[in-house]
Amino acid sequence: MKFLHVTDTHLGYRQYGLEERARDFFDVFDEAIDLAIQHKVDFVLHSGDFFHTSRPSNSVILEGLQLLSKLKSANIPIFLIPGNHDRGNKVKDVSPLHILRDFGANLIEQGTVEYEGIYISGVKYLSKIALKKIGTIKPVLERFLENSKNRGIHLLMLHQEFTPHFPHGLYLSKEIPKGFSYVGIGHLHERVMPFYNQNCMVVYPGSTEFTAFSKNEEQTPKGVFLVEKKENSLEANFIELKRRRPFLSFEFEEESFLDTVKDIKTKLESIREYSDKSPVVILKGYIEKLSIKDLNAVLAKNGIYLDKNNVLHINFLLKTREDSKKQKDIFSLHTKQIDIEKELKRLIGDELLVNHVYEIISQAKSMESIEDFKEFLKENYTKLDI
Ligand SMILES: [Mn+2]
Repeated sequence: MKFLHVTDTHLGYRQYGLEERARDFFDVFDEAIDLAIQHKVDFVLHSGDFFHTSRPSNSVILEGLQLLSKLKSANIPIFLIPGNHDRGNKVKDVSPLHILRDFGANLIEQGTVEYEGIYISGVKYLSKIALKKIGTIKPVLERFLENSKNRGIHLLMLHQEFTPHFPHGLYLSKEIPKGFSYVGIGHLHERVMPFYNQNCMVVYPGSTEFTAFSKNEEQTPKGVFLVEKKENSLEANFIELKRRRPFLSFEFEEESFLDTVKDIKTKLESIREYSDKSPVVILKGYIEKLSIKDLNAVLAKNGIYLDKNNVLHINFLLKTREDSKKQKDIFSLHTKQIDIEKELKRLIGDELLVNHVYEIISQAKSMESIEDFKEFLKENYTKLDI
């Protein structure tokens, strides 16, 4: 018995508004599918956030289906659960994963399926409110175990926040009853190597591409787990995805920006040896005298500029010393992002109103198009009662 475990593919995410970034998410999922076929796995598990939004565009759905059809032609079933991004109840609609179900994907919202003697259980993402209502998911999981009655292999998929990775997260030991062989968890975008919790192997593959590029994500590779039954135990091996977009992140001081530029140049050259994709460069620092224009000019002078064969995108995460004192949000001018909250405060003034509008705008961030946002507002018009 062999399976591939993948999670958080976020198909349809156009990071930085770039078409290339949308492509990247499909590329790595395609690579994962090729790995499943190449390793002749019995099935694939996907622990949620297959799509980036509950309202993926038609082209995103179509491409998702085309990729899944590769698995279907190879007779490899895929089992998946809805994540917080694609569960659908935000817009009072079913999860878009139901469409995949009609094309042969096995959607598990809450339950157990038996496949060739293997039990596969899953629970869709449960919001904090849903969890508050039920208190714990343990009884639900205990019921799943009644299906297998401790016979054979029982796999579990979850998409929740667990400690120590999330503040105020759930505890594995409290939530997961004894009896499962494997629990594959989505939601956390960083890979965590397999470990055991009450004789159960716990695996976090992490997202297949970089979403919010953070310190922790910087340090973990992107990939999938190939899990195999060896005698009486499971063995999970991590396989890195090579088609991911390289990300380079640098922290700089204004005074020594030229040194950072030299570092970037060296790193850029080393990237070209293993990837044909131009990287995203993230620059974090404090500025006082220099402007973004100045920084860009220095970069360009040193051969670092936006071009298909050079750098895909430069994301400046800049703070002024004053901002850092006030603990203001970092902003990114390069992507034409502004500090929305600051801007709203300037325009509206009234703090309550600012918070209200800011919340609505934050919702908009997870939408794929303005049409989706309009639709969302129509269905959630009470949010506009001010
Ligand atoms: Mn996710």
